[in-house]
Amino acid sequence: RDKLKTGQIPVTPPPTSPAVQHPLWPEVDRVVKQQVTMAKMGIGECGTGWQLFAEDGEMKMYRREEEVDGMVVDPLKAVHVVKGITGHEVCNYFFNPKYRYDWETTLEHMTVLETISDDTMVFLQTHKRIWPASQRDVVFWSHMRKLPNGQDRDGPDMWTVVNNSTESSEHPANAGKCVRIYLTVCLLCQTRVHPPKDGTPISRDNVSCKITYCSVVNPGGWAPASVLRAVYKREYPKFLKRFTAYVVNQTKNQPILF
Ligand code: 16C
Repeated sequence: RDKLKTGQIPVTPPPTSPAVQHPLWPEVDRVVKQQVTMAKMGIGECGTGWQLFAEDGEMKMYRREEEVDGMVVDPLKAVHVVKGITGHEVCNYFFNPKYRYDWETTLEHMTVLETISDDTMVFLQTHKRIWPASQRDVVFWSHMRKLPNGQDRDGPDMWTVVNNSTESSEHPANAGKCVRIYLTVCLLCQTRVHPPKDGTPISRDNVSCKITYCSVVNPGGWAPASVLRAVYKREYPKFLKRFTAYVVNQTKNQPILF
């Protein structure tokens, strides 16, 4: 950044993440902005063909049937509203590797390949095999970010975690027993506060979190379309219900993290 003379106000705000020094940074920043813009759009605003395939209380899951080179790559968009938790808390539990085995039921093994900064890491994960397909693995960067609340300037900030496939020279694709999958995932969280009318302090009863989860997974190699669609129809709702229940349970006796 340009050196500032005393009293001068910077034109561009300072970078918010030390990850800006890393070669992956331009891609991280571009993909995060693009994914957040898409996630903020309502189901009617982001193209046609969305079908509701799962609904449970406040949770709604939509998919669009898409194939690339004969492989199912159906985009998913899910919305959920969960009482008693904040967006910052939801993103912490989704991003932080120390909690991942607690909620990620398809996971077989996770390794942190690189910690770029507190909010940006590269992961290698192997997932459970789905018969009759080969086992899958995935290498992706993961970035967590606070976003200004565009609608209500005084309201809590929004938070996001974006996961996006990347390459690793030490772990090349399809070198072992696993087939490499490619994914782009965006978790976008908006906290709502419903202040008590009698002026008592805000408790967990007065907060809720609107969660948007968008995902595109390319299976990377042959997998029967019918099996794959049956698996994600079962696994995505299971994931979102289990993960959010986990965050509620972990935070219930903790101070609220806005
Ligand atoms: O976003 C989620 N998790 C993050 C942290 O782990 C991260 C990782 C996502 C990996 C998602 C793909 C994993 C699929 C592997 C195979 C599934 C095995 C099922 C075994 C059942 C006994 O972003 C939450 C992810 C929630 C995953 C739901 C499952 C989606 C299935 C999509 C189809 C994958 C193609 C597999 C080809 C055989």
